Amino acid sequence: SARHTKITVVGVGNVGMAIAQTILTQDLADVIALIDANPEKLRGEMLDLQHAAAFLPRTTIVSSPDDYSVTRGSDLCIVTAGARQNPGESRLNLLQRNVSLFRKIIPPLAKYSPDAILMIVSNPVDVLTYVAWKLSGFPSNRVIGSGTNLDSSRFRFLLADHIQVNAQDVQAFIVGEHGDSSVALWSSISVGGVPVLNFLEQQRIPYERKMLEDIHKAVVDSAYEVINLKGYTSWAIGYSVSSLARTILRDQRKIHPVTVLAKGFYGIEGGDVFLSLPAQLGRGGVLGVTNICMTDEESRRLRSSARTILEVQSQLNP
Ligand code: LAC
Repeated sequence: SARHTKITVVGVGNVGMAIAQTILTQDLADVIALIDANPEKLRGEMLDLQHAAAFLPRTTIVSSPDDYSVTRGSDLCIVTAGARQNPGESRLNLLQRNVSLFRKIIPPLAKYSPDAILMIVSNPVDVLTYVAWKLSGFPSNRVIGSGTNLDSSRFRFLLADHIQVNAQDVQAFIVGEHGDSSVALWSSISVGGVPVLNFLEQQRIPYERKMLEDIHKAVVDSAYEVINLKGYTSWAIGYSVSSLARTILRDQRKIHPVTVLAKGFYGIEGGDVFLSLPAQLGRGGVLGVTNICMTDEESRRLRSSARTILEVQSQLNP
């Protein structure tokens, strides 16, 4: 890469390390800084990555359990630290534990990298992106959450599987909360440039609303299903976040559904709410939010999702 690129990953659990290793294998950074409050875990993960040096692009790895000066001058700070869902727990249940953690993490990140982009992954990602925005004092275009980028890839996989095409040829967005109140934008799905509802009719694939709703429900249930089976999710979120990091650091100006400050879009009001909308990303963070078409039903569901998030956000201790 022409210029010196540095990424910080806070939290070296399953998600943080899935992200770190995809960043390494995709050669996205010259330096990776790892932060985790557990010194043994942190040193173990750093050594284990360094031992792969002979097989990886030349990337410097630095780490510290509590000295945030190692993160100095980062271009992108990815925060995965925090409690994760236990089986049966919703993402919103994690809020208070993770807010108190963010009060320790976000200010030093902002201090050492005042021009960085913050990428929040910890759950509940939408409210925690709002918290990171407030704690960092950064402009909202430089505070992004991984949001429904992952839900949308799950959606594209399930749709592609159902209609037997390649997921790369399915353009589909899930927006709103990264969670139970997310919204599938059926009306704007296209397969190879063909709107999906016409595609299903053309291909004489039985189309009924229930099938579409079942696919969206399967997306909402995905994380619960994987958590019940293996205890946590890591690979899908790891690749989702490294795809966002690549778009940002290589200034690719691609459009991703990510958590952004959504107040004012689609009639969303009632407070500074962050939720996922299709946004163009580049080196400067959020370059713009697209004006994707929504049916009245879809935008109504989006405003309802915003209210769900604001309801939880209103319980935050000031
Ligand atoms: C998931 C976590 C990242 O959806 O929320 O897998």
